[in-house]
Amino acid sequence: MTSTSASDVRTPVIGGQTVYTGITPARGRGLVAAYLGITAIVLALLMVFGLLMKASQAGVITIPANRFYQLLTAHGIGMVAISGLGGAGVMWYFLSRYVELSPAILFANLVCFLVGVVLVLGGIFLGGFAAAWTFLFPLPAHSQGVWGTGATASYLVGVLLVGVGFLLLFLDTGRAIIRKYGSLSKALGWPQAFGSSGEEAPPPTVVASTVVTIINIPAIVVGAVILTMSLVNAYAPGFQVNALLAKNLIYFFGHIFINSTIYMAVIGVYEILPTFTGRPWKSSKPFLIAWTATMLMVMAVYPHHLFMDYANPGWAHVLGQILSYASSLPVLAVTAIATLGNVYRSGMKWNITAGLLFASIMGWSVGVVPAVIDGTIAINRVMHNTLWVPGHFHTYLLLGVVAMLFGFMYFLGLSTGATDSALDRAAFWMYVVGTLAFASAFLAAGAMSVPRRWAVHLDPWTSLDRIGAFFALVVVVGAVVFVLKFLRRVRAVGA
Ligand code: HEM
Ligand SMILES: [Cu+2]
Repeated sequence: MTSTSASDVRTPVIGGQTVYTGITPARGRGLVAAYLGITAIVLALLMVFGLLMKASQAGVITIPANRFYQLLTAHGIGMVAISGLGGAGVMWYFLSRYVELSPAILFANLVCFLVGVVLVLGGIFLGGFAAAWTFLFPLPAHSQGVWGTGATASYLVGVLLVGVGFLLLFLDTGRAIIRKYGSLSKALGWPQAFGSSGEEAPPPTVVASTVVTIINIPAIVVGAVILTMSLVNAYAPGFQVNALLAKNLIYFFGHIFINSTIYMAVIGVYEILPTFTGRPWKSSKPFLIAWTATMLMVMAVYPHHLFMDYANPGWAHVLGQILSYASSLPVLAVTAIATLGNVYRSGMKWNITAGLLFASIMGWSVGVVPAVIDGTIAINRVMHNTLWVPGHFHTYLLLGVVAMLFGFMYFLGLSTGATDSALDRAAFWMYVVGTLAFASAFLAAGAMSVPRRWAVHLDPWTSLDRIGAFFALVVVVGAVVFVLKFLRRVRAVGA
C-alpha cells in the first residue's frame, strides 16, 4: 500500500517501524518499479551467463569459443548497463523528493535502453559480435570473418542509444538540481564545505546526484564520440582512428560510468538505513569535501587501465597510479564510517533490506583493496589481464552495487507489507558467502597468473574454476530468490 498524497509521507511497516515512502511522485514510482523489475530479470539472466562461462572454463560443460566470447561480451556490457539502469532508478526515486524531475524523461531513458539492448543482443547473438564490452579499436572492424559489419553496427548503435537515454536523464537531473539549488556548486555544498555559509547543506542524495550528473555527462559524450568513430571506421576503413586515443576515450567513459553506478545506488544506503536506525544521514563537512574530491579524481584516474600501454605518456601513468590510491577513498571512507556510526547501538531491527545495504558497504570496502593493489604499476605488470581483475571488480559489483540494488528492491517490497522469511535469510547468506568465495577463486587464479578473457583454460587452472563455478551457482540461487521475491511484489510497488 503506497500513497500518492504529499502529506501522507509515512507508511507503517514491519514491527512497528515506520519507513519513509512518501513523496516520490506517483507516476515516477511506477516507472522506478519498472526500472527495478527489468533490472532484476536482466541481472538473473546475465548471472546465468556468467555461471555458464565459469562452468565451461572449468570443463564441466563445453561452450564453443565463439559462443563464449559472445556471452562474455553480453555479460560485460549488460552488467554495466543494467547496474546503470538500476542505479538510476534508485537515484530518481529519492532525488525526486527534493527536486522536480521529469517522469517523461525517465520513461524516454527506459525506451532508449530497451531498444538499445535489443540492438546490442541482436548484434551479439544473431550477428556474432564478440569484441568484449570494451569494443577496443580496431577489434570491432577486424573480426577475421567471425562477424560482419552489420553486427558491429548493431552493437555500436545499440550502446550509443543506451548512452543517449542516460544523457537525457542526466541533463534532466542537472536541470532540476540547478533550478532548485541555483547552481551545481551550491548543490555540491561548496558554500558549506569551503565557506562559512550558515545555511544547511543540501541532503546527501542531492550531493551524490549532482556528482553523478557532473561526471556522467562528459563520460557519455566521450563514449558517444568513440562509438561514432568506431562506427565510421567499420564502414569506411580509410577513416583511421588512433588506437591509443581510442583506448583513452573508451576507458574514460567506461571507468566513470561503472563507478557512477555505485554512486547512484549508494543513495539508497543514505536514505534507507536512517529509516531503520532513526538517525538521519547529514551532509557533514567531511562528507561534502569527500564527494567533491572523488568527483574530481574519478575523472582523471582512468589511465590505470593503460599501465601496460607503454606509448601512453609517462605523466598519465603517474596520475593513474597516484589517483588509484586516492580516488575512491574519500567517498568510501565517509560512507563506511558513517554507516558503522549510523548502525552502531542504534537498537535497529535487522531485516534483509538493512542487511543487504550494510553488506554492500562492507563489500565495496573489501573489493577496493585488491583494486588498489592492481592500481600499483609494479604489481600491474604481473596482474594485468589476469583473473585478479575480475576478482576485485566482482567483489564490489556483486557485493557492492548489486547488493545495494537488491537492498532497494527489498525496501520497495516493505511498502507492500511484505515480511522476510527463512528463505530470504538463506538467500542472503548464500549471496554474501557465495560472492566472497566466488571472487576469492578469481583472485587466487589471478595470483597464479591465469589470464582473463580466455574461453579455454589449461588443466592446472580448472580446479579453481570448479570452485568458482560451484560458488557462482550458490550466488545465482541466492540472487534468483531475491529476484523472484521482488517480481512478486513489483506490481504492488508501482501501484
Ligand atoms: C553470479 C554472478 C556472476 C558470475 C558467475 C560472473 C562470472 C563472470 C565470468 C566467468 C567472467 C569472465 C572472466 C574471465 O575469464 O575473463 C566475468 C566477467 C565480467 N563480469 Fe561477471 N559474473 C557475475 C556477476 C557480475 C556482475 C554483477 C557484474 C557487474 C555488475 C559483472 C561484470 C562483469 C564484467 C564487466 C566482466 C568483464 C567482461 C570482459 O572481460 O570483457 N559480473 N563474469
Ligand atoms: Cu578504472
